[in-house]
Amino acid sequence: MSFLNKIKEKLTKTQKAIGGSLDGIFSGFSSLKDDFFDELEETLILADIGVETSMRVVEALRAKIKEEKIKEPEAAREALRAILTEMLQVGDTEMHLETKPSVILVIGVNGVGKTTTIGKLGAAWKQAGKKVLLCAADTFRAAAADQLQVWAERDGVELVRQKEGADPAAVVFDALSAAKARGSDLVICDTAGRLHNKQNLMNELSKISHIIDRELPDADRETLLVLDATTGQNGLLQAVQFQEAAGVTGVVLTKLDGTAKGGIVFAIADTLGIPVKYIGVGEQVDDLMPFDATEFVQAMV
Ligand SMILES: Nc1nc2c(ncn2[C@@H]2O[C@H](COP(=O)(O)OP(=O)(O)OP(=O)(O)O)[C@@H](O)[C@H]2O)c(=O)[nH]1
Ligand SMILES: [Mg+2]
Repeated sequence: MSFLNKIKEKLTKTQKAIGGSLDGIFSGFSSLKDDFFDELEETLILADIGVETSMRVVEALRAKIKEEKIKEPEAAREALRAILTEMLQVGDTEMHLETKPSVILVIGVNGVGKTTTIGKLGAAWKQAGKKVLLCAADTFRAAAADQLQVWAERDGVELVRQKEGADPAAVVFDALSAAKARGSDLVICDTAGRLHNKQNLMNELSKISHIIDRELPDADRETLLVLDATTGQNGLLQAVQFQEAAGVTGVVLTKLDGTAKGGIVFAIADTLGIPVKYIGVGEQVDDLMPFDATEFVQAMV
């Protein structure tokens, strides 16, 4: 299934929230007056695009309409598409995993979908021809490594784990050594979303990040921050701390199926300046999609 069709099928709620309302606005106005822009702004805010980002979008649209002398609401829709697409083109939207081994470090608060995302990533990169090794560096909960092991078996990829309560950085060290010894192409590290307190968690992530830099100084590394789309704007507040602790090269936005809050994609790009690299659209192994800004906007607007 093409990205566009799958997006349309999986993101019906967000599509309705954004696209449905926009249809009404664009067709219901005979000219581009102030109330057109007011209603547009309201629609964007309701779709969780965020107040500031929505205001910026509407301002940009006003300017573009004036500059290009747009008279018709339908032409304004095209202009809106262009603005929203451009807004999503921040940072480096590609995944860079050329070195052998390379590393994906997956971070985020508890319950956002880190382990599930890793299960999906393992399958996808294996299918792309890479020898994948999963690293269970969430040693905080007993069940965490078990959950990752289930994914490793399902994906048919390797796993490095230790006993509950082990030092997470030591598990990462182990996994990197194993990857070097066994000729793995890609190590994907799971991490805890919660420790005894937040500072603990951030210190732990810094330590893990450090170990990767030290052990594989020249390796390609992607640090993916997983955010749960259903938590909307709250997710944005978490990002800053994770960014400081481990650096973030991209966001994975999960649970976009079943929420009308998909507009958060725009807020992430606009306020964090971090590209969304994947979206999670369900619990199955193939419910992870590399993010395509142009098609996403086309499906939504
Ligand atoms: N609908 C839907 N559910 C998802 C998605 N991604 C993850 N989930 C579900 O969200 C729940 C939590 O996922 P986990 O992968 O365990 O989350 P985690 O971040 O590893 O959680 P902790 O290990 O507790 O920090 C599970 O029930 C997943 O099946 C998604 O894209 N869509
Ligand atoms: Mg987990």
